[in-house]
Amino acid sequence: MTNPLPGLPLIESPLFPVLKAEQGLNAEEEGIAASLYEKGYAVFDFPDADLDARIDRIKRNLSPRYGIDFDDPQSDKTIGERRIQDAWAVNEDVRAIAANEAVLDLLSKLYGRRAFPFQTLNFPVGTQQDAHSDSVHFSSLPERFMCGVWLAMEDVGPDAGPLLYYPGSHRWPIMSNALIGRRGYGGDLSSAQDPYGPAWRALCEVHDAKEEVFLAHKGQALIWCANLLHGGSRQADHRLTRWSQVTHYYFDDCIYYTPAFSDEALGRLALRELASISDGQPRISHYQGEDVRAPPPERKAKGRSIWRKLKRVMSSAF
Ligand SMILES: O=C(O)CCC(=O)C(=O)O
Ligand SMILES: [Fe+2]
Repeated sequence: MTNPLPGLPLIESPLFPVLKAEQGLNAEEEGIAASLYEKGYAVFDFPDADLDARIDRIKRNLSPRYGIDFDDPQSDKTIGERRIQDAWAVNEDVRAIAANEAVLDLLSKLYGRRAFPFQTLNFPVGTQQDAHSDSVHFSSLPERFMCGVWLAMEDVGPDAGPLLYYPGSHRWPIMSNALIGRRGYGGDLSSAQDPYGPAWRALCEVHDAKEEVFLAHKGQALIWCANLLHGGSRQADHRLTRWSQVTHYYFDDCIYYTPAFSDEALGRLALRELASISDGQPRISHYQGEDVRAPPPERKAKGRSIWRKLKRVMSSAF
């Protein structure tokens, strides 16, 4: 069957049960695809023969930048900087993990468009971040062509603030300003996800959603769908580390924007200026073969006070 719904990622399409037969997936890929379709996440072993050496180098290289005393086993590891964004630009190992070709091929197969990595986050401890879906931060038009890959850079026990998620929540409506009745365009928030918290909590309560945590082994990775509710659980033991890398991916031929600061119905989109981590080249938003760029900043009508406007209208009226 030719896919009549190319505007949905394959693994998020209601037609997936039929479409999957044509993707030539091997047994492992089929398991990953089924897990994404049903639960909104999937676990796999990160395919990189040099991974252990990369992880060692990343820890050594980034450690001094967090302001944390990693040498003292008793020290509080959670008091420093919790994350470094886009270390890929200065660290070849972070870049190699983000741009891993086997992962890109896998994601491209699962989504039906070519994947590219656009952001990395390196965490030395648990994020303790409230449950959210990444789609309020990064979304695409068509929707859902975005995912995160979380890589465990050490074994993660229950006291180290493991990643948490709500299986199946990717099927809930995509959270947006329209849905919660607010305007976003031109806004400025220190935490872009805060306005949606009450809606996510209500959905969890009404659906009696059960959170799961990922007690990962070093080298395991987890893909989450754009709308899967996830976060960092409380880190019970502050002496522990929880080294991880998150890479966020988009897919070709989409509009890339920030929904939290957009009003889609009015055509006001906070477009994202992106580069692909794979080749460092900019990626312009596309919609059905057309480039989409932000409009030039609005020019203020000089001196057009309400009185001058009124005078103009009055004079033309007589
Ligand atoms: O690692 C975590 O605890 C969550 C990170 C996260 O939500 C993200 O990077 O999108
Ligand atoms: Fe997230």
